[in-house]
Amino acid sequence: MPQRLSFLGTNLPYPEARVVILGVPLERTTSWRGGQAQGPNAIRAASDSVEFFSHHFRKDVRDARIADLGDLDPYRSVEEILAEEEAEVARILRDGKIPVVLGGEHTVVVPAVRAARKFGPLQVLALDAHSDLRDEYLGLKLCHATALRRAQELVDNLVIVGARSFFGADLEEPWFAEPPSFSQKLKPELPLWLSVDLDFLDPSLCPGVTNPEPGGLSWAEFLGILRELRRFRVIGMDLVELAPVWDPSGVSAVCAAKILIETIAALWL
Ligand SMILES: [Mn+2]
Repeated sequence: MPQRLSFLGTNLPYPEARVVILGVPLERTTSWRGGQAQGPNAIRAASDSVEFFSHHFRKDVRDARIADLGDLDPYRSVEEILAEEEAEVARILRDGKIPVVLGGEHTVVVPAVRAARKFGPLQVLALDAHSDLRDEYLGLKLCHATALRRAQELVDNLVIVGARSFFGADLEEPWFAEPPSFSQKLKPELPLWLSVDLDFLDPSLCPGVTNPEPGGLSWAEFLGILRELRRFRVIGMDLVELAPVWDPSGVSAVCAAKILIETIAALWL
């Protein structure tokens, strides 16, 4: 029987799943170089090369019962795509499951957070090289460069780790934290949405992103963040901005697949 591309080759039906992957290959408001539309399928293909077992967290991610819904149709208006994403994430949460949104550009965090916010107070932890805190960029209120500003307006707390690219005034914002101490800014009582822009990692490790920025986090620092996050109730995540065309080695897509495996093992098993 022919098999469609899916994360870790899963063909688990949605009703049986606990963790649900949804691809949103949105690539519309790119300011420099694109390539994020290829992100979700590159992560699925790269997941073939990695083990199901996380030795850091001693868990087999197959036990998380992962389903992969495939990608939303990107050949529509941005508004239609984001509205469908919001409805899908809300449905997954309402069914008591954990949504994992694969971008696409960072804009996809906004409908995901809007959906999650319907269920009560919420905080967001963003791993990102860029502050993404502009109010408007190139005339757009909703785009990759304003994504965390729009998310921040929706939630009760925001913490950004890994930021090293600022436009100036954003440096005064209270949202930024360093890897060792970030969890002190999170509120233990609030559910948490995790937004991972792959460019938080150092480009020597993960160059296949649209806006690489030197001086990023290491893999060990990422695992340390996951260990801290186990004290919080993380209800879903997005993983965005993989642009595999900029990394012929393919290691960036492997990093993305491995981020999902370690996150699932750390937080949802
Ligand atoms: Mn970024």
